[in-house]
Amino acid sequence: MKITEVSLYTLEMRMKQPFETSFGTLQDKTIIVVRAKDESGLVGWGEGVAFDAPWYTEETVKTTMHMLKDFLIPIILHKELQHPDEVSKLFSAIRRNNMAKSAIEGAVWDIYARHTHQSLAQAIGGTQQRIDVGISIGIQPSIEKLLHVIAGYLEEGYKRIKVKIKPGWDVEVISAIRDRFGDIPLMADANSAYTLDDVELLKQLDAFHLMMIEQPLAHDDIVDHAILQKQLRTPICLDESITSLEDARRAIELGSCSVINIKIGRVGGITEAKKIHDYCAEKNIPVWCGGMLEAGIGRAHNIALTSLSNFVMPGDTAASSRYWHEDIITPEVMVDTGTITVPTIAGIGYKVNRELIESMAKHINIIK
Ligand code: OSB
Ligand code: MG
Repeated sequence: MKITEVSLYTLEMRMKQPFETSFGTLQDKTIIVVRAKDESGLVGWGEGVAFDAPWYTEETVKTTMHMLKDFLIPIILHKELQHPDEVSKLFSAIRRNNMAKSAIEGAVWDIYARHTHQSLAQAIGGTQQRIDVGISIGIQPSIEKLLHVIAGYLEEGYKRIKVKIKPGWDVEVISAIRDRFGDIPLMADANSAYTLDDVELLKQLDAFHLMMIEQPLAHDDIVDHAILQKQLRTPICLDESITSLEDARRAIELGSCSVINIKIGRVGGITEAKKIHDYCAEKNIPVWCGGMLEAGIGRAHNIALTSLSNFVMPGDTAASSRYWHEDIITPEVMVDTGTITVPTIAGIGYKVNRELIESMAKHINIIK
């Protein structure tokens, strides 16, 4: 494979509903679409998942574009590649900027899968034909509203409910959910809204038998999470704190978590995500695939990743229609009784709607 041309599209997409977390509210999402072409004319697609503002990690849409144009694409353009695993090696001299790396690496993986006449899931070694999906629900204006929203998703068949929590929207909320819905698979995601000063409050959550609590403490911490886990019965799942295989190894060694949420963008691509998956499988740490409110291309990558065997808990990759009026792939991602069927056609498994992307694009950069 030799990448000879890369097009970068930036699209402004508005989600059907705003999504509120402890770090802020998101509704308009700038989607970066990467279209890479190789010398034989095969095309692969990737998606940049950073938000406009650096609230979740330090990356933004603009830093992604800067890294892609000025550093990452020049490194791989016109270079002979045998396998997509080489991309992260070539990028290793560039510190972090994982979402930018992942956006172009994903397109190379897609080309490789098409070259070898495999689905992306097959190309990475995935074995699950159907994957279980849960739903992540943002902070709502009232508990009543939240209960109503949860009831709707349970009816649609989602296999796990995740609710966002923050100080003032936690114990009472979880208690109300348990009262109304009993023993449903339930978890909470704090997006780093607490500190060790909140141990007593977090301990109150133990009474509700949550599947896990996601990222209660600082985004870059693994030490305090280990201290907290010793005092909690609820398993801790790390999201923001895990940006590489090395982070995962250290967190597991320290006892900072007993579950890991893997996001391809956060860890710098599919190759690194797979390494974390394999390491966790060896250490008996279950993993699941998180979401970044992706459009269809990112969603397709998540589905392929989730087909790996140690993705044993429902992920956050919900149906396209939950987020978008019209997604950029066909068919859109469909959820049937809480599962998604992993596509088997070559590449990412969905047809990318290039006409729609070109008509929505605010900017197009072509690099060759
Ligand atoms: O912490 O997992 C998170 C959305 C935006 C930023 C961070 C997170 C989330 C979600 C929603 O929980 C995932 C999704 O539905 O794509
Ligand atoms: Mg999270």
